[in-house]
Amino acid sequence: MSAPVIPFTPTTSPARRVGGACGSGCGGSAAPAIPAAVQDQIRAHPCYSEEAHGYFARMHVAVAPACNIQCHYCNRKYDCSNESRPGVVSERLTPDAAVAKVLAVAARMPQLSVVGIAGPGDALADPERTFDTLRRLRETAPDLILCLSTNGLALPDHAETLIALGVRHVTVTVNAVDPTIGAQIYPWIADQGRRLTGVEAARRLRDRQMEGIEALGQAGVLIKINSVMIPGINDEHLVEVNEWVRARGAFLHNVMPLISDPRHGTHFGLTGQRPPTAAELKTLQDRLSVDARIMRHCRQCRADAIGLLGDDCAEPAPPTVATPPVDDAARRHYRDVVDGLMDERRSARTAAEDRLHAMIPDDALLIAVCSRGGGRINQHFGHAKEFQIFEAGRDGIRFVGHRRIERYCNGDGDDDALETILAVLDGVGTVLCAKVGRCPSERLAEAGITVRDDFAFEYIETAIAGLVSERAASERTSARSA
Ligand code: CLF
Ligand code: SF4
Repeated sequence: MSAPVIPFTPTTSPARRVGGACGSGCGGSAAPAIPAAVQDQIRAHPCYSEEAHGYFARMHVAVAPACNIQCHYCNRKYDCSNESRPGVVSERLTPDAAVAKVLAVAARMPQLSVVGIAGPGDALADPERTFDTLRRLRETAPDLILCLSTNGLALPDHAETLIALGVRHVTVTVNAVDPTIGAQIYPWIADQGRRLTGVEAARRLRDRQMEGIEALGQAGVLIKINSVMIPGINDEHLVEVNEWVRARGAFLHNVMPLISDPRHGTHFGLTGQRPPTAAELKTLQDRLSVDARIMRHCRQCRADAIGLLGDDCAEPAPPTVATPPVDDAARRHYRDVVDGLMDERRSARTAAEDRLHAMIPDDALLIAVCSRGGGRINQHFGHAKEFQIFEAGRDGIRFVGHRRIERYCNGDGDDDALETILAVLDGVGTVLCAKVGRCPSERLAEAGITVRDDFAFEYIETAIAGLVSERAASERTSARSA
């Protein structure tokens, strides 16, 4: 099968870029010209479309416990670190249990659009369990998008099967294309019964990854590349990784920060390898986004995550409890409603950009937003578990990432959490939220950060345009009185 490879390179002027402004493409990079059929392929996928991630949910089924390589950032007692944040999966599922669980969640959650297999090991290390699950999901819930994440070592052997099963979204984790750098990340791989180490292992892994990416790209599968940014090892090198995967038809690049908490017992955690700072990550993503489509809204999910990205929900009732029938009509209705909401948000975004185009200062502003989704400022400061970070500058308004925080309010305000929140807000001048109490507002003001709740429930871009407009008016007034 052969299909055109989707261009990975943005083609429109960065002067019009807004997070997800392609109508569905990923946020934070210049708006790419995506063919209509591909826009359709990503419009309900929360990872492939920044715009969709406020409306659509994904769930992972943990049917793949085995792995065929070792990464220095992974401890097998925990979730796959390349597609999840560390924390043991609550249960490993058989294909039977996985299908029952998906149907139980789908029956209760019309937002569910994607089922992914992302560990806790590698989805293709023991492929029969993965394929059995995908095959049965394709038959029982055909409107759900099937997605898979892999380290790529076994990908060339299984690309045809994935295509035949209707999998059109595959993530491959590529941390290095230079084997001397790869050898610092992967101590060994197990390839068709052979155990390889060092540079030889890293070269073989790279070659297999590239072969698999090319095969899927030629078949029209949308390939996302995940890369773990490891300061001092592959941070600079990820520019070259990006060039390699782009040349082979990858659709999207997701650069994620290393997680190296020593409590997880990983090699990097125990040897003191530090993760990148938020500023280092953003700088690299900005650099890559000049030429490529970059994902910035990844939440490094658990291998059994369920829900909206950044707003995972609790486990559903066990599927053995009588499950209501899957209601495709409810999901179709929800998608129609979301289509209308997305159109409304796009209009609001365009109006906001037009309004502030002439008055944005040369220095970009970083603004933190408390949002539960839908593109609106709709969360209390004290309830937020993350900030969405937007940048307003001459290029427009861009979503540039999220920063996790400890929830400030758990009945009472937590002063310790507030101090860590202040550190997380490094570089941010304003926080927009639906409501804020006097104590946190005053503490942030002492640190030079303004918290505003008077834009509550506005679209984010509308509020930012209002903010910038106020600021411009106040600067004009000061200039006149000077
Ligand atoms: Fe899961 Fe991955 Fe599919 Fe998404 S997650 S298999 S592409 S459905 Fe998404 Fe989670 Fe980031 Fe992965 S936010 S870790 S990128
Ligand atoms: Fe761990 Fe995933 Fe790497 Fe395997 S591919 S070692 S499960 S991070």
